[in-house]
Amino acid sequence: MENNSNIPNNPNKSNKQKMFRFNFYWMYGLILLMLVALYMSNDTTGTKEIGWTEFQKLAKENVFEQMVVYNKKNVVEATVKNDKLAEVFPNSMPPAGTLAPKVYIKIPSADKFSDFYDQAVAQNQIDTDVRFEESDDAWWSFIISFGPMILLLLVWIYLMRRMSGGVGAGPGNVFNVGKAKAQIFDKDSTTKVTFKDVAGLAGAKQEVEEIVSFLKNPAKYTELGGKIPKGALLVGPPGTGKTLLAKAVAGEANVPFFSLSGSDFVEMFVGVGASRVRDLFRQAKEKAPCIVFIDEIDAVGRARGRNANMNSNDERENTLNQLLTEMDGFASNSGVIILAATNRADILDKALLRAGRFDRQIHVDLPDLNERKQIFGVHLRPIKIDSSVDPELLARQTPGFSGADIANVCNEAALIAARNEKKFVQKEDFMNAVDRIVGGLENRSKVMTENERRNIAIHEAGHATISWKLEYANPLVKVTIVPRGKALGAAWYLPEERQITTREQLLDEMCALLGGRAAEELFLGHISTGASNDLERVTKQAYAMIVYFGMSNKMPNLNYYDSTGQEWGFTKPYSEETARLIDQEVQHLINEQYERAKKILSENADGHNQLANVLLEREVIYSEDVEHIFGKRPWVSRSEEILESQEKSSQEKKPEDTSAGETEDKEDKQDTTVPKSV
Ligand code: NHX
Ligand code: ZN
Repeated sequence: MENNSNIPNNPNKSNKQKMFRFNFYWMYGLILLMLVALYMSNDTTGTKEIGWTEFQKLAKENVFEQMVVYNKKNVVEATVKNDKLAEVFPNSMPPAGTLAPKVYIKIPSADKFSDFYDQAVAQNQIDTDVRFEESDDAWWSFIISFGPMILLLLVWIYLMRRMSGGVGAGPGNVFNVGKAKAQIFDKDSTTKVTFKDVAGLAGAKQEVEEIVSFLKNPAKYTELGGKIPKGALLVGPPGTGKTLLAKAVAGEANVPFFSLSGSDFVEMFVGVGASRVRDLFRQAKEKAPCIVFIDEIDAVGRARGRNANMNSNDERENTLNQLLTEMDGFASNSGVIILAATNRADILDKALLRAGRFDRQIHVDLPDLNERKQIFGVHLRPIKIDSSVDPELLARQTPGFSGADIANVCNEAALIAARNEKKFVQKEDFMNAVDRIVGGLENRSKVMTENERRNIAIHEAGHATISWKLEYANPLVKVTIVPRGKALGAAWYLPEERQITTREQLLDEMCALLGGRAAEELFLGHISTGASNDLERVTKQAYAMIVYFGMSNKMPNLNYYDSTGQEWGFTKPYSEETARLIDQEVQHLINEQYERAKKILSENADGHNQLANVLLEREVIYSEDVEHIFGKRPWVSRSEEILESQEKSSQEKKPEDTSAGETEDKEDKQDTTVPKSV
């Protein structure tokens, strides 16, 4: 983000790089020059080599204007008189513009030539002018004989320079592998991120502000006998602003900020990681007080001792060990605070997380409704919007979005508006942007037969019918049979942002997901491959319910998830019978919901049919249309209230592009109760 605008505080480096660049291009230039010169000297139009005898004959006919004798090489270069060209070049006249057409003659010796010339002057009265030259292109013969060697030498020097720490020691220096690759942002760097730029994240911000106060005023804490913490770990899903937060700390604290990624330690050479860690801490201690930020620390910090058979693992362990020693090694008052970011705290080595190292974990979660509103506020600032855009409404439409997603929505909306030659970015542009980010690109031109379209309509109407008829299913926003991304059609929902999910909610969602396939079977008499994505999610959900949430009847209150991240390896913590039982229970659960879906569909066959027909006709239908067919849903949920108020505000728009929400895809991303690894 702000990375590029900051200038690394290493003035020498860039200068050296320029020198090195210059040399490099200079060499290219030389080679090019030589090629051009060679080409020009080889220009053979209007030149010709003739034998000694023929030359004698021609010379006696007085066709030559001038002869230049190179007596070292025994070559004569003779310039032909302009009016005698036809005699010398009988079958290939040089082009008219050729200056001084020449012939080359190998002569037996300079003496023989002199004799012949004197004789010709005496007998044939020729008026050819003669010059003697020591050697013509001494320079050329030099280049030709020594050129390749010089070239080799140059290449060699160039390579040596790159390798050794000489003048040209650039970033690619072989002897620099052990140096840390940290980027340093100093207090005087031009652009600065402050806490004002960080929207949302109130809790994390507060924690992090304390770190800033440690750095600014350490005495306050040490006087009372407290020790300054050594590090803090920022944990949270991708795109939630961990790096931004770290940068804000640096910006607020006004201290040097070393930024590097966990993978920067890793190189193909053995022992490099450890020495880079050492170098990093040496540099940091020199600049203390300062902040070291290690992004994606899981690249080095993954728990040791697993997959011990692998070589690369060994190297990573050494790096981690070095990191552990360094963090414990320096005195806590040295003023170096380590911030690290990861999205998988559970797989980090326990030694890294113990007190005295990363002793505090700061959780950076996905933003909730209010935080999204604030984030929209930040990202809408540079965008020209009109009054139809309301950050609150946008925040409601984007459950489960991270800060990065929101930034993407704003950018995408601006691009869409620009594509339509608008002066301002409008609400519908934002809605389209959300749809696009969640569902992918719309593809209206996909070729489909009437049969396929009907299949899709039946499938999607199945999802819609079931979710309408089930109390705990997510509220429907719209149903479409316009292909978008990978999907040929989709039912869009606006899931409730809830912290915990009940068994009924899970079952109803599964039933709604199975509704597509069930409708195909019931109303078309055959099933298709299209439901694969639905089935994948249902299966994962069912498996999670049994193995992680303890919701199976035959094996209640059991959880086989290991939150410590140690994988089972070859042995599972349960017997073969249990494994079989799990499989059976998953199948049983899914069968149950499938039968339930078919029952609901056959009870509402008429409504489903109407829905499918409207869908075929209009391609996109909204929850009002579904309500028109099935009547109001008798239960009102919190999220439906939100939806209703939002529909009211969107009805002023043309009906096509207005409401939007989440596809089913977003659900599992948003549903925090399902472990990521499911
Ligand atoms: C295919 N696509 O793969 C064709 C092109 C049953 C009418 N031969 O369930 O579009 O069959 O309710 C994310 C989202 C694969 C990932 C959707 C990966 C869809 C979507 C397969 C509708 N809506 N299936 C659906 C669908 C398909 C697919 C996905 C994904 C269909 C179904 C895709
Ligand atoms: Zn489906």
